This record gives sequence, C-alpha cells and structure tokens, in this order.
Amino acid sequence: MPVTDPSKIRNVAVVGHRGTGKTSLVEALLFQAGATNRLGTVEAGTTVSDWDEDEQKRQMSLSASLCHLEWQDRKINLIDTPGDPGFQADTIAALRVIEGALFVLNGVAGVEVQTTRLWERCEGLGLSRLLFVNMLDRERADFFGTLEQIREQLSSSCVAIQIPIGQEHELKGVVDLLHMRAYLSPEGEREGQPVDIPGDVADQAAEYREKLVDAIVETDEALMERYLEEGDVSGDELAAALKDAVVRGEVVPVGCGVATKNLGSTAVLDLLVEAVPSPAKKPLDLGVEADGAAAFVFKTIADPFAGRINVFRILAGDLASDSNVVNVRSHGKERVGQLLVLQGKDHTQTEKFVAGDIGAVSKLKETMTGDLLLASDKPVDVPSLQFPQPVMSFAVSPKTKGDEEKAATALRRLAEEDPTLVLRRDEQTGEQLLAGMSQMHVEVAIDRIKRRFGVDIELHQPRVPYLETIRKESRAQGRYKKQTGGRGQFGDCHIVLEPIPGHEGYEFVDKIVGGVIPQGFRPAVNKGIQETMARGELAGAPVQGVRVLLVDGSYHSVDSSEMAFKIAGSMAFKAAYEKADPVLLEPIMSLEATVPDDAVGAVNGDLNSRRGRLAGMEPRGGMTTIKAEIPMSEVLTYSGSLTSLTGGRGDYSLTFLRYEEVPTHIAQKIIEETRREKEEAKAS
Ligand SMILES: Nc1nc2c(ncn2[C@@H]2O[C@H](COP(=O)(O)OP(=O)(O)OP(=O)(O)O)[C@@H](O)[C@H]2O)c(=O)[nH]1
Ligand SMILES: [Mg+2]
Repeated sequence: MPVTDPSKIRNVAVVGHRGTGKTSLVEALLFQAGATNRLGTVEAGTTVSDWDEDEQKRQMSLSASLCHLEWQDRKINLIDTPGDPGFQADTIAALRVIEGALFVLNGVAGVEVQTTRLWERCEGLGLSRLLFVNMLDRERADFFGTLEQIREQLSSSCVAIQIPIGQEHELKGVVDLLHMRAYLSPEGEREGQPVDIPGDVADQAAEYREKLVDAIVETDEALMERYLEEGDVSGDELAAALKDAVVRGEVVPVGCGVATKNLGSTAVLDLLVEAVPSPAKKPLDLGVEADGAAAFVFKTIADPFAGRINVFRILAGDLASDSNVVNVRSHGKERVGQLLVLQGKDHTQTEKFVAGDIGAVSKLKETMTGDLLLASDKPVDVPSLQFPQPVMSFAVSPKTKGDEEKAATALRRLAEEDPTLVLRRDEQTGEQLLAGMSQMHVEVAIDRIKRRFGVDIELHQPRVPYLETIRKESRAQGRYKKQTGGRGQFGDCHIVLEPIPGHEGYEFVDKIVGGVIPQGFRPAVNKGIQETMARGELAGAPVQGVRVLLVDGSYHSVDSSEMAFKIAGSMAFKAAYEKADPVLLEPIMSLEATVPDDAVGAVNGDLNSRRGRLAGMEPRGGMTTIKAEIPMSEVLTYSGSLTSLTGGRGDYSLTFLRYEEVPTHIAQKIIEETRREKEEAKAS
C-alpha cells in the first residue's frame, strides 16, 4: 500500500546471532500478515528474504534483505540481517536507518556472542529494542531460563510480554500478556483468532502479567498512582505507556514462539505496531537538515541484469519518481526514474516514498552505499557509516589467462556493493589482494563473481598483515653526496628514532635550530623517511609506532635539493632503524568457537598447538563456547580443521583484537622467507 503518513510506518531490523531463526521469523510475519501465501523454509530455500542463490546453498543470510507487510493499517518495513560476523556490514548499516531492532534468540543456546555485541551496538545508537525467544519447540529449549539470562547479561529492563504454553515437543501455544489472550500453535498454517488463556497456565500468566504491568507503570508516575489506587489500568493506557518506555529503553519486551511453525507471529506483529515508535514519533537523528527530500543510501545491490539498485531511507520530505536529485558527495545530478518497493528479490514500482519510509531506486549513475541524495544542492553533513576493517587478505587471480580485465571489473563491482570487501594491490609482490571479514566472506564473494559475472577467480593462501616497529631509541646520520660533472647532489641529516608506546602511529618532529637544514628541505627528509617506512627492512611490512626527531644536518648552497634530502632521510632512517631493535608485529584475533561438548578437548588441544590462549569456556545446552586469543597466521584456514574436529557441528568467528610482537623463532622464519622471496624476485 502506498503510505502517505509517516506515523503509519514502522521500520524494524531483525537481528541476532547466526542461525537463531531471523529469516524464518520474517517469513512467518510476512505469511501471517498475508503479504505471502505460503510459509517458505530455509531448508528448501524458499524464504522471501534469503533469495540469493548463495544464501540458499549455504542456508544462511549473507546480506540484508528488505521486505514489507501491512498490519493494523500500518506499513511495517522489515530488514532481515545476517547473523554471521563475517557479513556484518549490512547489519551495521541497517541499524542506522530503523527505529526498532527485533532481536531473535535461540531458546536452547540463549544469549550468544553476537547477541551481546549487537545489543551493545543498538544501545549505543539509542534504538528501541524487542526480543523474541525462538525455537521453543526444540529439545532443551527453556524460555524462563533464557529470560533470566537475558535479564542478567543484557539488561534488567527486559520483561516477558509473552510466555509459552508447554515446552519442547509439548509446546502448545503462547500467551500474549499485554492483551491477556492466547494463541494455539498453527503448526505452520496461519495463526487463528486468540483464545482464552488455558487453565493450566492461568496462574503463571497472572504472575508474569503483574511483572509486565509493574515494569510499565514504573516508568510513568501518573499511571503508577492510578494503578496503586485502582489495582489495574486499561489496555490502551498500558500500550501508550509501553511505547514511551520502549523508546526510552526503560522496558524491553521479550516475546517467544516458533518461527518455523508460525507460532507467536500475531503477538509479535501487534507488538511491532504497539511498541516500536514510528518515524514521526522518533525522528532519526542522522544530523541531516534538508528543506526538500533527503534520502540516505544504506545498501547497494549490484545486479548484472537490473544494474545497480540503491536501497535508501527517506530522512525528510517526499521522494517522487521521475524527479531530479543531487548526490551530496559527488555533487553529481542523478535522475530518479522508477522508484521500487522491495519484497526480497521482487520489486514493484511506486510513485513516491514519504519521509520515514524505506525504498529503492535503480539505474542511478554513481550513487553508492553511504551517499545522501537531496532534492536541492545544499552543503549538508552526510551521515557517516562506519564499517569494521577487513581482517583477512587473500591474493586473487583469474583462473584463465586473459580474464584479468573482466576479473578486475567484477571485483570492483562487488567491493562497491560491500564496504567490508577491500581490493588493493600488494606493493611488494604486485599481487591483487582481496580483503574481507572472514574466510567465508571472501569465498562467498568469489562464488558470486563466478555466477554473476562468469569469471573464475582463484584464491591463494591469505597474507598476514604484519607490521614492524622499534623497541629502542637510536640515532643515525644520512649523508647523500654525489658529484657528476656539473651540479652535484648534497643532503645531510641526523635523526633520532623513538618508540611510541602502543606501537601505533608516526610522528615527525622538527628539532632543527638555526638553519643547518633550510626550512624548505625538511619536509623532503620526512617524505624520504615515510617512503622507506612503507616497507620495513625486516619483512617488507609497514613500520609503525615510531617518532622521528630531525636534530641536525648540513646543506650545500648549490648542490642541495629536495631529492637529495629525501635520499638522505631514507638513508638515515635505514641506519637508525637497524640500531633501534626492530621487531615484527602480528595481528592477534579473538576467536569464539561454539562446539559440541564432546569435541571441547580436541578443539582446545588444536588451539593450543596453534599458539592459542584460552580465555574462557561457556557450556550451555550441549554446546560449549570456547573463547581464545590466537595469532591470525595460525587460523587463516581454520574452517576446515574445525569441521573435521567437530564432525561439521562447530561454528566460529574471528575478530581483530590487537597487534603483538611475533615470538623470535617464528619471526626469524618470516624474515628469512621474505629475504628469499626478495632474492628470487631480483634473480628473475
Ligand atoms: N525447530 C525449529 N527450528 C527453527 C526455528 N526457527 C528456525 N529454525 C531453523 O533454524 C535454522 C536457521 O534458521 P534461519 O531462519 O536461517 O536463521 P537466521 O537467524 O536467519 O540465520 P542467519 O541468517 O544465518 O543468521 C533453519 O534450519 C531453520 O529451519 C524454530 O523456531 N524451531
Ligand atoms: Mg537469516
């Protein structure tokens, strides 16, 4: 339906740990609301939101997918996001353009690593949050235990708004505590009309209803007074107070059900209308002040047939089809032809989007993720989307000779679509490098290129982004003198190197007194040093964490030049570096592996042999989450090992922690290898 009133819109991102049932829940909500006619499944690859072939093959979401439905005369935009940490870029972006985050939890595993991370992110963004404890039909599912854990680990503001009737395979339905009515499990059909709360859960329902009402009235003084006087408050009053409390984060409702059976959908849909603020109630604070239409592009889909599709949130004004806008970043004019309403992979055309709505447009010339489109050209701040740095680099090359051009174009297109895929050339080896968030992230990118662009690309052993730094202060001179016939070359400088604690950054301090080196030549010394630092002498890795003091030098009134001082700077740096006790630094990752209890011993032993340091273990529901700190070089190809150690039942994620010194015996090997490579390159 075309919406004209922002107060009738709800924008919700469905987020959570990998595999908790987000896609299945979105499928159920669409089905229950009548936006679709059947309940698709992840297993059969028939869900609306996991429409991509790669998602179906791997049975997991790999990118955000936009869907919408109509409920109680509201348009609800749902963004189904991937739970895997390797594909978080879309999730991060989605959280910037919505008012409500619907967390989905696995009722067996409870609060998982990614649940906590996303919770903190949403808290930082001040988003209204709701939780749905899913999979209550599974063996060992425990709603009340999970609720307790949620209240302990996430926030004590979390309170049940639904409770299950029965559990595991005896699960019969859910009670909606806000309206005090029950839904019986539709077993995959549409949920029917609510029924009276069954007698066997009546007491429990009354108990949790009281907790819910207490939590809500506590946030509203006037309501609290009436409640104390009269003993109860009306449903409408409660609903109004609930929304205000959810907006302020003082109450976080926790619902429950079984996504794959469509149990709990009605109560969740009602809740989205009743508890999530509309864009009119809580304007998105992205710092954009515009007179006319302003649309913020938070996702770009590269389609070889439809071209590029930009997905945006309207921050202000109305955006109509057949209109002109300006891209604030490039100042380029863009022609908005057809506006699109997305339902997974399907699009239908529409005439306009009002403020607060989320929609898409195709065939813009140069608009990308993170861009702001305005009706009139005006200098405004573009909201910045901050994505994590990619951590895993692979050298890539086309399988077939002659495909270089095609491969490069395809790689560029994909990197445009995903800001956490970064393409660059290795200065040292000349290789093309593709960096991503995880091994799977990069593998999926290569699969996509093959399918969408028909180019076969090979991945080579990933490279570890080593760094170099110094541990001692040192001093050296760099003197460059050349006399060839006419005018000669002369530059001379003395520098002191000091380690910067934390091994980070670079500073250049000009300590020259008098004019021993003229002002004009000093930047050249700095430039020569920085160029040398780009490839350290140990292993050709960038040097970091160094303060350079330029302390002395001399010049020649005729022969000195910028070039000569640049070379002198470089010579001084090389000499001082050697004396400064240089060391190699390696990235240390935080590894979180969830494995079956009986595989814990084998996995820990393996991590130990890879220089891993165990940081904690949390058993829960037959699975144990192992946390460890481990050098990146040891887990470049971890997925195969974990699969064989756990019989395919293990899962893991890696995030960058910090740089640390490489132990001497290992550093020695890396240094020798680099030397050999260098010599080979020279010889050939
Ligand atoms: N028994 C049971 N299985 C469920 C339920 N919800 C989802 N599943 C199954 O759990 C698996 C993961 O479901 P998805 O919907 O793909 O989970 P997701 O959170 O979207 O996963 P990612 O997108 O990869 O993070 C699928 O095999 C689903 O069929 C549920 O309520 N009960
Ligand atoms: Mg999914």
